Amino acid sequence: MSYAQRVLEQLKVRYAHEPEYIQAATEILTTLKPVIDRNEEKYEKAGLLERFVEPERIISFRVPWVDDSGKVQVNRAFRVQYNSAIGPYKGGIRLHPSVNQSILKFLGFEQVLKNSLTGLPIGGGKGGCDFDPKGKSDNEVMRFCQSFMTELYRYIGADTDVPAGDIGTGAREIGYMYGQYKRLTGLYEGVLTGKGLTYGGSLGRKEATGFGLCYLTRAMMERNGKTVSGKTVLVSGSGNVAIYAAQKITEMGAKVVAMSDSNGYIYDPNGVNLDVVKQIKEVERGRIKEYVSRVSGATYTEGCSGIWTIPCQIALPCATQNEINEASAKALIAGGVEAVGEGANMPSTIEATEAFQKAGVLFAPGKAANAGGVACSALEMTQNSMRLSWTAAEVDEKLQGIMVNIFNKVDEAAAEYATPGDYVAGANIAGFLKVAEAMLAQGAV
Ligand code: NDP
Ligand code: 2IT
Repeated sequence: MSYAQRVLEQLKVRYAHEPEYIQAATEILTTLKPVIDRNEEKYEKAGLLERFVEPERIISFRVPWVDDSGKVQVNRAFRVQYNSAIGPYKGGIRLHPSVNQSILKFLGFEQVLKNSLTGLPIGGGKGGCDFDPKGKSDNEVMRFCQSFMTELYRYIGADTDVPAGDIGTGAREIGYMYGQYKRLTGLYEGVLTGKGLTYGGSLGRKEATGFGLCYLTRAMMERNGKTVSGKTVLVSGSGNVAIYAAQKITEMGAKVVAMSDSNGYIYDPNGVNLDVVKQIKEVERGRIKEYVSRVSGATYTEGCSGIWTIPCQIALPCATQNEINEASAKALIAGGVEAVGEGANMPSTIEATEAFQKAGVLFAPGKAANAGGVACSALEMTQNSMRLSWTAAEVDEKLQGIMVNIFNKVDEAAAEYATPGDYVAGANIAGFLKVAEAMLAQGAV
């Protein structure tokens, strides 16, 4: 058995109770095999893979907070500081009732490779809590965020670990967390990204993940002789990534006909009206089904997976992990899908990914396709360190350059080490090589 396979088999036994982490590790180690085989002796002697798969540190803590009725509630929180070989830990904070150590380890592992792909000096980390911001008052969210930061502040800093948003964590939550960090430490520093524009945030960060997804998807399609313009698009989710992906792909001349949330999806054959979606989701914090009472000709269907049965040429899953299983992938293929760009992290199961690749569908994995968010976060860190702000146009130009560069690296790595057009392998390999070299150079740490 090869070194890569042995390490994976050990992980499957040791972490059998962590399915999302094992899923990510299986995909990563399987696709890295050709590179690891070429360097097996050197890597094994250095214990490189055993170190690479294991987070440097996981901090876990309880978060007590007082709800509006005066009762003390307690949630469980984590920060996974995965790998700091190429820069300070960097990655978002997820607030969702499903959060557990397995999910944050899978997200942290993906983040290590994603951050490497950006070409910027950021290591990988992820954090989160099983707190559900839905249905909570602003004051409850504030008290939660303050309590969360009262523990987390000891472990983070502008040069050590820089959290940001993810599911359930947006500008409101980052603001409350930043205020508490500043109060506890007295430091006005770029310790979080996705900050508001009045206190150190970067223009373009809110849009960056969705816009970046479209820049990379367009680069992938054009390289393969296809265009975005004129295509029908499905976007799952209706949160931060989904909204700005839908906006940019529409600007590129495509038509978004469906969006969703965790309850169901809307279908609008005339093209989704994003002003209405933004009003419902960003301003009112409402549900996507309210769209149909405001826009005529649109329909709403309960349940999330039905969205993938709508015929389309481009699918942009932007909600959550494993939202596309093999059956949904087959439905998309039957409906004529040409390209899938993953805005979410690991939205396709391994079986779904294989189905797309087998059918010749262009497939951009999340760690490449959604890297624009964290790349723009790194640009926010740079602006904070320089104590200046770039214009929206400057940030967008840099973002476009970064996304095209990521696609090129992924495309070249796929051709050199795996199969041309296998962007899953290409992304894992290109991301890994930089981290591996930095780890080897720094010795057994
Ligand atoms: P938001 O919280 O803004 O939006 C999440 C959206 O996905 C909502 O529409 C939500 O519906 C839906 N969703 C969440 N969980 C589930 C679930 N279990 N089942 C079905 N639908 C679900 O999060 P983001 O837009 O920031 O994140 C979306 C994805 O993109 C995540 O995978 C995240 O890790 C990834 N990502 C985010 C980046 C960022 O910068 N924000 C950067 C890179 C990747 P509902 O409202 O009903 O919960
Ligand atoms: O998954 C991700 O890349 C994010 N949630 C964004 C991380 C960041 O630090 O901006």
